[in-house]
Amino acid sequence: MKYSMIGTWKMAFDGIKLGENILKNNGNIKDAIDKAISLTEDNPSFNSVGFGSLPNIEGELEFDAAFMDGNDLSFGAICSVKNIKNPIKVAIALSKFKRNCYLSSIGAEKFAHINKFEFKNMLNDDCINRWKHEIKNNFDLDNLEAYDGHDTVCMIGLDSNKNMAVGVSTSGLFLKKAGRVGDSSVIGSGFYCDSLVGGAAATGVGEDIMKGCLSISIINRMKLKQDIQSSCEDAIKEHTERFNLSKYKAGSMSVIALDKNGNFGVATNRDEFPFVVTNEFSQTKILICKNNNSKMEIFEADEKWISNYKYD
Ligand code: SD4
Repeated sequence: MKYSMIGTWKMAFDGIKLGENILKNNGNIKDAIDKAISLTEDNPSFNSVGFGSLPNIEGELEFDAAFMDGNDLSFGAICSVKNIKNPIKVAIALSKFKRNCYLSSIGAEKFAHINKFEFKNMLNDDCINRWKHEIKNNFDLDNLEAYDGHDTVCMIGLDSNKNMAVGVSTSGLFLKKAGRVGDSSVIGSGFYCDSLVGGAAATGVGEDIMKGCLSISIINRMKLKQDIQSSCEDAIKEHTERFNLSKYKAGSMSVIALDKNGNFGVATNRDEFPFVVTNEFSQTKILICKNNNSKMEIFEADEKWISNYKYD
């Protein structure tokens, strides 16, 4: 395939559509991911990414984001940053550096300030009201779950020059403790990309994703020539089953992957996980991954599903 792109959740649709336009005109995957994820971050109607997303327990927004270039394995990542309009752009900028490419909170904000990235109050009335409503309830900090059906936006792509890259961006678990960092910015857990093999990324409960280093575990299966779909299914299934041997129940986890030829794989331990794909042969479309006893059924979202979907 000349080009291909995949993204998590229905909220990836507009961004992947933009990516499709860039890639079909022989654009670069880094540019496609930058523009596609920035578009998602800028849209206040997506509750878990960028502007107007999910506040922490103190009512503040703290973002994690990362970018990895599969050609030279360079990556940039930031965690626990506040008031940065497009965290993905800062992660991309950091990926130019061989050292000091993963920065946290004040250090990352200082880097963004010096390099003239845009700052903005990322809270809006909707997310403040969502926080005020939830904070009144009794909730268990030790058993936080991913927000109703959609959380991190992850995108992986292949361009017509065989470059591959992955980008991720999130406000993390709703009502997390201040300073809590999830899987999204952690290489090997939330994302991984090697243009000689493929890319993978994860969404869901970060603590549980990190315990299985899910993204690299998919890539390692693919390196051993396992096909991409069963690499995703086995990574999720084996890791979820490992939880069942302990006293903890696995939180929700979903993964996407793209191989060096542009084929995709996907798996979830939820009932259903929507995702978005485009490639040389298909316009951008929303697909559903349905978990049928750990075997994944994949089908296209119809009008009825799309109009009933309330989460984004
Ligand atoms: C995290 N995987 O921070 C991310 C995003 C998430 O609800 O779970 N959001 O754990």
